[in-house]
Amino acid sequence: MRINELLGIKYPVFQGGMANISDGAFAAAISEAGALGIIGAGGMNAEALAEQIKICKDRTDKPFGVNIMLMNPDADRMAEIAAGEGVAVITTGAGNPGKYMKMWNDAGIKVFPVVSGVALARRLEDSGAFGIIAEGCESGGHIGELTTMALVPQVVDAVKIPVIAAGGIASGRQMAAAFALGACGIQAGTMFLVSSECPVHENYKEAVIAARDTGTAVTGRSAGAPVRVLKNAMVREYLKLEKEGADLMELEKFTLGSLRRAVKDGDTKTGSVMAGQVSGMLKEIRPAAEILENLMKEYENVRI
Ligand code: TUI
Repeated sequence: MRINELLGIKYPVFQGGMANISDGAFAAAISEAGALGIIGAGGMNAEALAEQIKICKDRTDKPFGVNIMLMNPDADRMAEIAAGEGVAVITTGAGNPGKYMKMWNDAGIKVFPVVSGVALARRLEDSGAFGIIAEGCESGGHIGELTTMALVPQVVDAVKIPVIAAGGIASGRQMAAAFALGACGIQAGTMFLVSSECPVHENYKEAVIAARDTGTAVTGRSAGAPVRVLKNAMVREYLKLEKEGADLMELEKFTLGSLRRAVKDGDTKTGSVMAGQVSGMLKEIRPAAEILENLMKEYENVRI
């Protein structure tokens, strides 16, 4: 069974809960367009999250989700707020949400942790996850080691709950490939970055559209926090210093606040423009409904 049937939504598509980007109005617009909109709590505190959930509820009666980024220092309070607000879905990223699972399940929320490997997927199935989002390293932002092609079938074989594929998916062909790997839905972030409704600075969207296939790089491997971003002057300097063995404090100077600088100020030269490897295939800014209609049309015409 496809995930849209299980959740009562039109398309089997989750919008990745992008930190500092996916606010309540955006998530509502995506849910209205037929996918599952997800508020990215990553760059927020608990009060901001409560406010964005209210905005989302005011704008849509359709199900939506909240992504709790587990490295956020306010994650405990945000976990409680999401539980209290009774959102339909919670996704998590960048860590193990085990300690929140009982609270969320008791609140009747369907929890889909994002994992980048099989071991955590198994553990979270045992802790009561409704489904698993298996995210390959084609994704933008914080990533694991494995590609979507290698990761998804291994997670599908390891668990009995539904698996959503994420990373490297922005077309009907890629969605068909994800289903062939055993996924019952997809999650896309980069594809929605270039939607008309996405509240990132126009420069950010234009940078994604201008990117070529090899336009992304991974910073932070030496620090143990790999993050995929579009190549720019800051990234080239960062990678040079990283290769020369710069210490973490020195590298930190480049990353502190750099995502916000790109998202809010449109500084795509020294800001951190998180985006996935599919950037090279995104060519225009379109309304989310049109993006989704095209995705489904292409998917239905795939012959394998
Ligand atoms: O979380 C993401 N992507 C993100 S979060 C983010 S905000 C940020 N900003 C600056 C620096 C770093 C992050 C931007 N993009 N995706 C989900 C994801 N989760 N990918 C990989 C993982 C993951 C990694 C390790 C999940 C679990 C995990 O397990 C660790 C453990 O405890 O077993």
